[in-house]
Amino acid sequence: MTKRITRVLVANRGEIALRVMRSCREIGIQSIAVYSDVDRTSMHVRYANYAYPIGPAPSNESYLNIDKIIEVAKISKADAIHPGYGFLSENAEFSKRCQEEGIIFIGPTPEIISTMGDKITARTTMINSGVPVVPGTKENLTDDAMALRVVKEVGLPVMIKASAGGGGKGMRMVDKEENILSSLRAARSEAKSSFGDDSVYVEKYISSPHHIEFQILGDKHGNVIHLCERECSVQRRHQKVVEETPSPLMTPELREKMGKSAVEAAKAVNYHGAGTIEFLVDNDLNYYFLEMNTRLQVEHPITERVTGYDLVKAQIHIAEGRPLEIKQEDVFQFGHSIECRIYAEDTDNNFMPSPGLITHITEPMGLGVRTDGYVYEGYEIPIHYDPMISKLIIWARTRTEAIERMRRALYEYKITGVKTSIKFLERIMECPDFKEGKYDTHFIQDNEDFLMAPDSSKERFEDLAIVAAFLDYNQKLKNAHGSDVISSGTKWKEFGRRSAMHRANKN
Ligand code: MV4
Repeated sequence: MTKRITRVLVANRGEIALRVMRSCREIGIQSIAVYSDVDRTSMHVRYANYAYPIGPAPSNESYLNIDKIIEVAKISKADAIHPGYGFLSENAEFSKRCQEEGIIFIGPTPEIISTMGDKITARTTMINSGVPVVPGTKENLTDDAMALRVVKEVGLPVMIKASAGGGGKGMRMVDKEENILSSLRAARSEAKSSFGDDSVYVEKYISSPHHIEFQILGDKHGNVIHLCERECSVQRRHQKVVEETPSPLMTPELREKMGKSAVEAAKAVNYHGAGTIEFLVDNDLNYYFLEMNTRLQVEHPITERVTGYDLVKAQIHIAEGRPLEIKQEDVFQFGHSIECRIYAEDTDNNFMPSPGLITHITEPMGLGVRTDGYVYEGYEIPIHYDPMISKLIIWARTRTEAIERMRRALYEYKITGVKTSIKFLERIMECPDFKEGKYDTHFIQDNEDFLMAPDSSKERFEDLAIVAAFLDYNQKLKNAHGSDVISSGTKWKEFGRRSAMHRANKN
């Protein structure tokens, strides 16, 4: 029943490729990197035991090239493939090809991926197994007449959603009767162009929901446990920005109920591996199944931090056929963990990606700090992929301490050469709604004024004051010693702020 894995091909790049390889190394498994032309100098290539080129920069020709990756797996004698997140991680065809070629896919079967990938099938499966779902249709809409009838039954406002969708594409909110048919057409055409499938269904619209997801682990012997929740409501255009656990909204009773539902959801499809059950939670703490993600998620480290389990190691052991080593009673959370996603983007310019050369990087360190990254000084972030640079994961005993520690770590984080989201994240940590834990999926929109850069006049004034203090300080030193003590190339700003004031006061 169990088959030892000795070599894992990691079909991914960036921080997640490294993350997976780290666990492999700990448990004595060799890792094989694959890389596109622009990733030749990437960190995952350096870290792996072996590395193989798989094609040009565009993902379609490299990280999404199933034939090429399978070919490398065979040449390199990999017994398993870890897909990371994104790319081929939720591709049923890829999981199937691995099966056919006798390579262990570290993830679910093609059937499970297909079931969960189709939102209406996932929804129906959950309804049939008693997991709460948002009130709405059990089937796709066939025609206009049916649309008008079901919207009446469900009651306005409603959400029209693409069956092949997820992540907010092909989704339309309707709050007026006269807009039903135009929204239906808009949703269908967006679904068609995004997924090649114009099937849509209807759900009751939940206003200002929380996005809370549960981490689950299932083995190949029918055991399923959950590793508690992650609060993921801080999002911008369906991109998560900050995640934390426990959720500020959670109570032990709600956790118990939602956890049970998450386990039921996974059992309904005979799930094995690591997975995530996403829920919407409304203001009265009603919760509804939204989607299941059949992969390791970007934000998995916060769960690792509070529960103590290495999720990649668990994935590998499950893939080998070993039974789960822990029972639900063994799982508990200790303290609080927050993750910030550090992006190479210009937050003042509509969050435009800002790829380019990293001229300097100093990463935060110290108690309760973990960074999962992959860039180094002299590395050029390619334009071809997601511009995430790293994830900063903080642990502290309490939520308040975790926020303070996150602010400290963001302050220590210095990256030059590309624009980053660090300042924006610092403002989130300072935002009263966030600090009080009073936020939902509308947080960024609701706090736009606070979160966007204070339109510089104040900052410029501060900068000028610092420059003036520095010039004054330097002049004093010059008078005393007869020469410039600090050359113009130094980082005078932070140094000067304290010392200049301090000395000025002393004089
Ligand atoms: C909803 C909803 C309100 N009511 N469904 C957005 C992404 C997709 N996976 C589901 N989404 C939503 N579905 C109903 N019936 C609100 C959202 C939604 C949202 C959900 C999770 C996290 C952020 C969000 C931001 C806007 C809308």
